[in-house]
Amino acid sequence: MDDTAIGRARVSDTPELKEYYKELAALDAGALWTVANEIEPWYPQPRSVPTLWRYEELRPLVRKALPLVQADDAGRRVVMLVNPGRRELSAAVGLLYTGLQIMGPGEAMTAHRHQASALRFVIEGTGAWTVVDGQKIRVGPRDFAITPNNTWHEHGNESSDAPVIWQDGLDIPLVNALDAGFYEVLPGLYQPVESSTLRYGGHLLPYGDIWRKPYSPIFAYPWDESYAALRSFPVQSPFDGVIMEYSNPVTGGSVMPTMSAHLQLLAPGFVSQEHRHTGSVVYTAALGRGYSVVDGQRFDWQEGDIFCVPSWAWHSHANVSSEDAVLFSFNDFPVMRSLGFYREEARCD
Ligand code: 1HN
Repeated sequence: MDDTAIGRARVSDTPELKEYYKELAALDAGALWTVANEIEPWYPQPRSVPTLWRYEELRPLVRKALPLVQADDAGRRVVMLVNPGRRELSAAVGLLYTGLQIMGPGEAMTAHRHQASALRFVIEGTGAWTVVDGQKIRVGPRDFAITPNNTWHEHGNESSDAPVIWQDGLDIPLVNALDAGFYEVLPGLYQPVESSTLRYGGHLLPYGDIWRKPYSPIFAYPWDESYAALRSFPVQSPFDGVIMEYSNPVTGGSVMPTMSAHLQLLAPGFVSQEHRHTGSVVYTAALGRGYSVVDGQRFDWQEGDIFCVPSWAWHSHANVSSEDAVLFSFNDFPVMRSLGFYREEARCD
């Protein structure tokens, strides 16, 4: 990985070249060899840095927003998690956005839709609901739900006493990097609710129905079922413990075309091997405590903590406690895979 080797750009500046570069710049042009090594690195060079956001520290500030802004004035009342290397994109890692949204008891928000896809993972509180294209979905702690791109959505909290805090995950930085963003407010502001039971909620395909949309017809994945599935499965990955992908039952693939999500159980005493892959991942400690090592940096996490793994960063996970530890995560692997960019490597030394 030597930039002075033949095959890499290795032209030294001279007074004539500097003059020449100025002439090119005046025409909005440039010499490729001045930037070639930077724009074609030997391997991915993410600007994102491994980061841990502690729930204990963020929670008081998220709650502070409740009386400070009306949810509908803010659009959504969300504290976003900003990677120090991605501030200009409002990204948590790579081209993924995440934030903590708080909804007060009895609160209901207006509907909108956008090109970005969204997912939710409930951190605390009961009584949260979201209406996605007319279907009302109720979610409780550790439940996972999706709001695929261009679906109308509005949310609320029907509990009488406590706020709900859920984590939003969106692909907005990706959509913006591709200059493909659109946003609409629903005329009339609120969706008529077609059904308070989910059409495909029991994983049953209604008679005469063919699902043709590019995302999962199962909009919500309740924690109890997911955790029970993890606990009953005997095979574990050396890198991730018992890991399962929330899937679209129509395709067997990811829940949405741009983002996928996983749930993984690290059994007591489990210490994973290290691996790395292209694609960015945002992890949330759903249950228990443990630690992850990302690019040599150790992050000790407990419930509600969120951390990220930038593309191609070595990482491993461990649970040295005597209780189960579960990580929820979402990623951009479907984008990587569909473009042929996915690569993975195990550390063997
Ligand atoms: C959005 O629509 C929601 O609907 C949350 O709850 C966070 C962040 C950026 C853009 C749109 C929501 C968002 C968002």
